[in-house]
Amino acid sequence: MRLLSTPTSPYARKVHIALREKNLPCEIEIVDLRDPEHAGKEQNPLGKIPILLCNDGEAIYDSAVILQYLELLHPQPPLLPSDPMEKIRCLRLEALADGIMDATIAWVQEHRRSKDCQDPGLLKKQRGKVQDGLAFLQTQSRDWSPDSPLDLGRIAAIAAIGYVDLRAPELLVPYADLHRWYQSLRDRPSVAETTPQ
Ligand SMILES: N[C@@H](CCC(=O)N[C@@H](CS)C(=O)NCC(=O)O)C(=O)O
Repeated sequence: MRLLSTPTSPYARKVHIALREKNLPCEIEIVDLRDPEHAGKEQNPLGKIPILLCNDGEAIYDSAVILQYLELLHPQPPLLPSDPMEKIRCLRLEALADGIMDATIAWVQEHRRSKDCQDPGLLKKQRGKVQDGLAFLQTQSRDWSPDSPLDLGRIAAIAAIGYVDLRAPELLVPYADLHRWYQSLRDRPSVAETTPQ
């Protein structure tokens, strides 16, 4: 398997953590998303990474589908609960964390524009999504022990929190308990080895 990735993509980090938790070897190819001809364009019409290239050449995207693929083909250790409703809750958490990533990226991109070009309404809307999402994660995290096995929802939460911490740490400040939960996992190999710099 080969994963098309970038060093700071939170979506790609979800996949890196799952590969490490499942102890699956995978070649990593770093893609330069600024290059209009980057390798991902050939594999995904949207040109987005992560993309998992299977040994038979099939390209799998996006991150949520890659995680399902890994879970189906390499079920041990399981990263989804077997109870149907618990599984749905776990996938809902992944969707929420993905939404936090989407909103953080939108906020950061708008913030990088020159002050007079920024849309204050868009900044407020995206910031609100990030903060409401983090508030929900913080409530959930009170039931998460640092020693319990990770699942896809928590993996996505780690990737989302890590990305906010990297690109917009000021948005994380009000969620000290959530940040503490994140920090409590920092020595876990799958988390330590994938922390964006
Ligand atoms: N929903 C997708 C989002 C992937 C995504 O937006 N990746 C970004 C990198 S963090 C990307 O490839 N951006 C390039 C582009 O949009 O052209 C997933 O979960 O994989």
